[in-house]
Amino acid sequence: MFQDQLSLMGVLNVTPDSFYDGGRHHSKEKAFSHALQMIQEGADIIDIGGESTRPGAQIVSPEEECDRVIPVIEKLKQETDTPISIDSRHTAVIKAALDAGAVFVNDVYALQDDGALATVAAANVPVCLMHMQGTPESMQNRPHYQDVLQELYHFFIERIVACEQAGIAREKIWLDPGFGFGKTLDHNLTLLTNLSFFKTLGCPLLIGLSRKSMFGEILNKPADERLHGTLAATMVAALQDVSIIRTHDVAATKDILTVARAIKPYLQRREQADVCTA
Ligand code: YH5
Repeated sequence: MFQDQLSLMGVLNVTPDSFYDGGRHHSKEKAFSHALQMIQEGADIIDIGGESTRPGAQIVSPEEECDRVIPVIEKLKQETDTPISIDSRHTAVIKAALDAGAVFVNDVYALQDDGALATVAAANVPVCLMHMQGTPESMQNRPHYQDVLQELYHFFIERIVACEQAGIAREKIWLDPGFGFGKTLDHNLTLLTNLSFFKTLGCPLLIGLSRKSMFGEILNKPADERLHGTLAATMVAALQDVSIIRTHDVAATKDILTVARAIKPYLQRREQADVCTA
């Protein structure tokens, strides 16, 4: 599906309480034109979500979630060739989105909802399994790990096995450490600097850092002033083994990825030289 080693996933929130667009893209037309803009800026895939998973966000029914995302998916499917991903933790929404033409499932619940595994297996589409400690309502309430890397590693193994038992091939599975989903700043930075720890699982990594609270904590700035901080951290990730970056800021992130691609062979050469002189 993706030509390059590093691909860009543009975030399209179709939520009235969205942290970033403040509901500006709530209507179908506005959501559509925002998606077109991200495509023009270089998004390889558009990730559509109708539920805010921010702590304290309003709970919406799967019906309401479908009402928000399905018309946008249908319009994008009619008017563009860009692959569409559904960002949902609810089986009913995932199923409806796949029927409407989504070709990728991005699940912050890692297919733990009833029937989610079977739905994705039947559709034979790639899926991103994200790690979250707790639920969106409780996750930032004292996140705790003995060893954050080990615990995520074991969670991923458990979910990969569940996927394979349900008939989802490992080649179709992407993994995401879930920055900010039940993690302190220390957990987030440990994960950011150890992404290659997960490579032995044999699945591409997807990461979502865009404008998250960790940058609010480091910079003491609100969500709409976290772009530069996000880009700096994105560079750290891009120089490791990451395959997809999920972002609200496609044009800026694309530049970062292009620079990372230029730098990477030099880092690899230096690593080889270090091995030879060791
Ligand atoms: C993710 O990391 N995140 S929705 C709060 C923010 C900023 C951004 C307070 N879906 C991810 O983007 N899917 C979301 O500032 C995701 N990985 C994957 N795979 C939350 C979000 C956000 C929340």
